[in-house]
Amino acid sequence: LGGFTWEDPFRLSDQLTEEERMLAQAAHDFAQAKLAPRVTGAFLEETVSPEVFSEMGEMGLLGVTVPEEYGGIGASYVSYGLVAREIERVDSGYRSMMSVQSSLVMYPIYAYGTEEQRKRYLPKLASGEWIGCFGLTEPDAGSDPGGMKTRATKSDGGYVLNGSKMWISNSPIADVFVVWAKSEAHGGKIRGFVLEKGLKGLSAPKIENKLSLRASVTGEIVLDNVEVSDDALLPHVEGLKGPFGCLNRARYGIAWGVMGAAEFCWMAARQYGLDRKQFNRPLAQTQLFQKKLADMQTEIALGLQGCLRVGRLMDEASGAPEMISILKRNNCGKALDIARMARDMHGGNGISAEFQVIRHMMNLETVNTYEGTHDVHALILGRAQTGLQAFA
Ligand code: TGC
Ligand code: FAD
Repeated sequence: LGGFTWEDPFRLSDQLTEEERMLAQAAHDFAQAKLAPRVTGAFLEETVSPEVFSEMGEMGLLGVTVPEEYGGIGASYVSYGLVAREIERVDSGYRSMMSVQSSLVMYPIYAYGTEEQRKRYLPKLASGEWIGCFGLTEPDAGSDPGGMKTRATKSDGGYVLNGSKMWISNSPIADVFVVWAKSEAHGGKIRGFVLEKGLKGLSAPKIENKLSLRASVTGEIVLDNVEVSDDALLPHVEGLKGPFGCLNRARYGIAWGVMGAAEFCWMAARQYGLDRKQFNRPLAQTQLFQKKLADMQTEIALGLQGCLRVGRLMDEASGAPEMISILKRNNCGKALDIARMARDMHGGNGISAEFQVIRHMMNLETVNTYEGTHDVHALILGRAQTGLQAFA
């Protein structure tokens, strides 16, 4: 038998290519040098730093799977996951900024757009010069996006959009808006449109007072008779499979990302337990403390191994959405449990921003909800094994 490395029990690192290891290390160094020093202030003051996009872009961390000719680095889905893990080790809000830009804005333009749309948008989104957002959820259509009310009606040479989107990451600072609407000209089917900041009737008010994901800005998208030309339509997809094609990729990235947040909480709890003495011995020398550390280590090791397996399948174009539901659901739920446990293990210090675990805990409440709630993914998996759909 070989040796055991407690930080990397199944030697995930050995299963990566040299290129993947190098990208993960670069993302780690960037996140620790550029993001970690500003995150507590950004979270406490609820301020977003738009320059985070250009800094990530400079490092090649936006749209990593997009081919180089459009500004990406043409890397694997495993690489994308490793980047998400490193960024979310610092904060889920920063990972949100990266994953919306990469999977929810660049991906649909690349996969469903024209050559002109690819050339116009992708290089500037990859460099972070432009910031993107993705409008699917509405005030009355969250888990059930098929119930959306936003409409596109045909006009001479274009479309007129009306409706409103709710809980949209990045929208108040966005230059590019990927918006999903039911199009009357396409039999009421859901179609994607790419809008640009400054259009008459388009606004994106900020949602104030979030107690979670405070380093990432969230807003509405209000569409009041917004006129766009025909070339705003994403021509190559229709129906819910358009937005879901994007969500598959973002959910997969989240599954890796939350393991990064969980790893931070695990390491912090372990170190705290080694440093802090009560009853004349380190907390880490108590059975209960060690049981909690063992649970954290086990769930993280298994969660990461699942991500790697599904990432490899995605790189062979043979992954399935249900595999991603297993990972998104379980890894978010376990990460949230781990963050709550780490918060408890820090005692009173655990509620202080300085020790960071409560920030991760509060963020993970959002991550467990967005991109399909924990329970909605259970229903997707329930449907897959019974053939019975329990949504409605
Ligand atoms: P259903 O009948 O199941 O499917 C309708 C059509 O969509 C296709 N489809 C998929 N295609 C590709 N990938 C998937 N994962 C797909 N799931 C479904 C399906 O084949 C069908 O196609 P067609 O051609 O036959 O019409 O649809 P439903 O209305 O019954 O949906 C049910 C449900 C619950 C599965 C679904 O609506 C769902 O997943 N709800 C959750 C909504 C969600 O995830 N919203 C996310 C909003 S974006 C966000 O949160 C970003 S946060 C990002 C950040 O800040 O990081
Ligand atoms: P609801 O759908 O109303 O669900 C409420 C509760 O009911 C949940 O517990 C859910 O699991 C449960 N539930 C719902 N349906 C069923 C059912 N059939 N059976 C059993 N239980 C059910 N959306 C975007 O489009 N773009 C973004 O960039 C984006 N960013 C976000 C950022 C943040 C900070 C947040 C909080 C959300 C964001 N979202 C975004 C929206 C997110 O995807 C939705 O909040 C999520 O899909 C859940 O929808 P909802 O909030 O309407 O909850």
